[in-house]
Amino acid sequence: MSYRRGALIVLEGVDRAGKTTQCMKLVQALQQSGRPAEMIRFPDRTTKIGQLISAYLEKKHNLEDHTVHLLFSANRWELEPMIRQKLEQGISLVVDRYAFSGVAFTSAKPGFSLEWCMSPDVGLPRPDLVLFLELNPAVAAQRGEFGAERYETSEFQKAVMQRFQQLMKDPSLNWQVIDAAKSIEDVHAEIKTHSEEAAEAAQHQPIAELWK
Ligand code: ADP
Ligand code: 2DT
Repeated sequence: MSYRRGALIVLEGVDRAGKTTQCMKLVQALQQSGRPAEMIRFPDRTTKIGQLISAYLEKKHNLEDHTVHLLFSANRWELEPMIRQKLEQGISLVVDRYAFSGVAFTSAKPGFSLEWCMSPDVGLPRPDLVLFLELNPAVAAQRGEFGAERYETSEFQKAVMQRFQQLMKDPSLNWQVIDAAKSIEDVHAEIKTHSEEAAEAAQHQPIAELWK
């Protein structure tokens, strides 16, 4: 089969685990090994929906909890055609947070089930690999204080972590847990190995649908 699509690789993890640092390094490494690659991040704060989300995170205004959950999902769906197109053009996408953050953060609020939180993201492009950067809160604290954005408290982050643990039990996804306490270079080497394997396996597969 001649079909060679790009891979969809997602990085998730707690605050300050190194997601952004590692996304940038991975894009560079994939490009250097001859695979076209680009980085995207969610929320994408540049769109109109993203600006509403950004102002909410910066506590400039409040939004009802269901409403903001649906906006985060809409922010992914508005980029879905672009994501699909790039993958089909053979470009691999390295994504800083995706629907898993969406579900973990909202379902950490009282009264939200995992099922309800997952439903608006059902059918998005399914990642070929989800790397979870695991870091205990004490080590994260050594990398700097929490910022002033919404959700940046240790109690809430603990509840988020428990939701991530539940999501990681899903066998329909290729989850890989990475020890993010190692050095930047060691973490990168591990991520690169998993990503090259996943990209190799994905290139002749159709793009699957998330949670379907
Ligand atoms: P995230 O995107 O997960 O919040 P960042 O990539 O922004 O994390 O990293 C948070 C901070 O920790 C940055 O100052 C970064 O330089 C530092 N950092 C990232 N990875 C490591 C690592 N493996 N060891 C030590 N410090 C790191
Ligand atoms: P950063 O920009 O620092 O990653 O923070 N979030 C993210 C949600 O609540 N739902 C989502 O769908 C996504 C993608 C996680 C973004 C903050 O927004 C939270 C932290």
